Amino acid sequence: MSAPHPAARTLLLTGASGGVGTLMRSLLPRYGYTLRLLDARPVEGEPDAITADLADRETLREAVRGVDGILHLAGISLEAPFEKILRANIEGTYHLYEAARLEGVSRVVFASSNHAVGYTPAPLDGGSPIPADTPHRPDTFYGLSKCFGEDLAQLYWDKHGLETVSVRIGSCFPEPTSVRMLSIWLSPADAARLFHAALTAEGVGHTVVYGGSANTRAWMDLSGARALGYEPRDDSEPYAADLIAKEGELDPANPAHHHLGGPFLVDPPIWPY
Ligand code: 15L
Repeated sequence: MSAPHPAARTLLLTGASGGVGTLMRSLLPRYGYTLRLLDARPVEGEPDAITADLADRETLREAVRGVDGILHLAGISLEAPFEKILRANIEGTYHLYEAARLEGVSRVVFASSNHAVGYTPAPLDGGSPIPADTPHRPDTFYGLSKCFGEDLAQLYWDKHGLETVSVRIGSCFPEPTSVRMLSIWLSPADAARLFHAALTAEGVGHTVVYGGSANTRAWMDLSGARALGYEPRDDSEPYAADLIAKEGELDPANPAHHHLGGPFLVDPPIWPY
């Protein structure tokens, strides 16, 4: 485990009480980070966490003041009515970047998602994994908000020199829970490795990468993430036999199977995904 870059010691973690935030709270300190936690909901067991909505600009300015980097996980993590996505994900991310710019924060790692490009056909036939420069093809308002976040990050790099790594996370859960997830699983330990690489790599400007583990059935090209120094160690394959016995193989005739975004293409989404 390499030491954090000197420019990334104190880390603001937004969305600290969410699923990925909770996993990262226990994993990232092992890389030497001191975490400052923020969430719209109280963070259990963390009395010092900042409870604030991203629309609360004053508190947000204070929250980003003096940090060396931000891991921005906050926001709605599934499909929702447009007005809710607009407020939490689109306006919320804008407020965060404004606060970061005004306080001179140099690096953000933005939790983008596979759903920014969810309508991209999945290489079910074992073809080449999807490259990071594939055009945006959001599958939901949620995915659209991630496209916005990536473009916002590009704007803040070009105009203000604020660096971002946008990580299009596949499925970050302790274990893959569906056949689709075998191809896009990001184990929590690999997520911490990737976020650490994204926070510490030199000269990233704005870089978009996929967040996946070293999955045998991978759909997402990890070369960009590896170029940051990320070396995934986990593979979903040991879970494959059980999941396939339960669900069967993915069906190329089913749109929820043959696109990267899976069940997010179907309204309402089919669970489990
Ligand atoms: C996401 O972006 C969601 O935040 C997460 O909950 C999963 O649904 C994941 O995508 C996925 O595609 O499985």
